[in-house]
Amino acid sequence: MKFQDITSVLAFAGSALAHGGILSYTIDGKDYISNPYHLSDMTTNGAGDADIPDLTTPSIQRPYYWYPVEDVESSNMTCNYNAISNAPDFHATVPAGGNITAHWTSPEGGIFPYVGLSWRHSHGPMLAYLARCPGDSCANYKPEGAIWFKIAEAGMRPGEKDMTLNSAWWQSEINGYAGYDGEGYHYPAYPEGWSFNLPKRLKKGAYLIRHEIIMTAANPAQFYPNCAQLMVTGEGDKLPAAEVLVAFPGAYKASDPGIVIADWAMGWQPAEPRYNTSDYKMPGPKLWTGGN
Ligand SMILES: [Cu+2]
Repeated sequence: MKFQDITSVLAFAGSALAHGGILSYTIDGKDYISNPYHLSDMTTNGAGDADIPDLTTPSIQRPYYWYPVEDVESSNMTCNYNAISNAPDFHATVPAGGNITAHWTSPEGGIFPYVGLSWRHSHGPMLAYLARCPGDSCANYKPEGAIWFKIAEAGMRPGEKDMTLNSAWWQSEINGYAGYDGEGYHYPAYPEGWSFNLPKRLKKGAYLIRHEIIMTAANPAQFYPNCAQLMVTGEGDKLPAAEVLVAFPGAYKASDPGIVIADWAMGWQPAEPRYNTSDYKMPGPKLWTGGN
C-alpha cells in the first residue's frame, strides 16, 4: 500500500467518526478546561481510565457537542449548540495583544483513549472571530445578528500546491494529524494547538471568541464552532466598523468556494487536477486588522 492509499483510507474513516472540539485553552499563559457535552457517549463507549474532564469545573467555554454542524443556515453555527456556560460569569482575563491558544481533540468514535488525543481531520481552514458582549459580561448572552469580526485564520501552508494532501493544511500540521511509519499511526498526546495574539489595540471589555474548524473533505462540509468568554483588559480603543461585522448563521453559504471543495472528498484519490493548487479562498469576511 502506498502512503497515499493509506491516508485515503484514514481520511475516509475520519470523516465518519473522528469529530470533536476544543479540549482546552491556554490564554495569557493560563490553562482553561473545556465544557463538552455528552460525556455519556464517552463513558458508555468505554473511555475507561481516560482523563475525562469534570464538567462541574467552571469553564469559560460554552458547552459543545462532538458532532459537526453540517448546515450553514443552522442556528448551531453561532456557538455550537448554543448553551450557556456552566459558570456564566467566568471569563478568561487577557490583555489586548495577549495570546490565545486552543487545543483540539477528537474524543469520539471508538478510538482510545478518548481524551487528549489529537484532532483527526486535516483538510480545511481554522478561523477565529470575536463578538463584543453587551455591558461588562458575556453571562447568559445569546449572540445574535451581525456582531462577529474575524481576527485570525489559517488555511493552506506556504508553498503547498495540492490541497488534497493532509500535509497541505495548517489544520493538520498544527493539531497533530497522525503520522504513519509503516506499522501504525502515531498521534501526539497533546498537540501544541493553534496560537495567535489578540489585536493589540482592541477595546477592553467582554467578548465571545468563536473558534471554528471547517472540515472540507466531505460534502456537506463539517463545521466545528466553539465559543468561550474573554475579558479583555488594557487601554485599547479599537473596534471594527459595523460594515465588516457578520452573523452566524449568515456569514457563509454552502456554495462558497472555500467550503465546497468537495468531490475528491472522503479520500477518493487521485484528485481532479483542479485541486492541485495553492489557491484556496478563505470563507467569511476579511480579517479585521484595525486593532493591530
Ligand atoms: Cu469528524
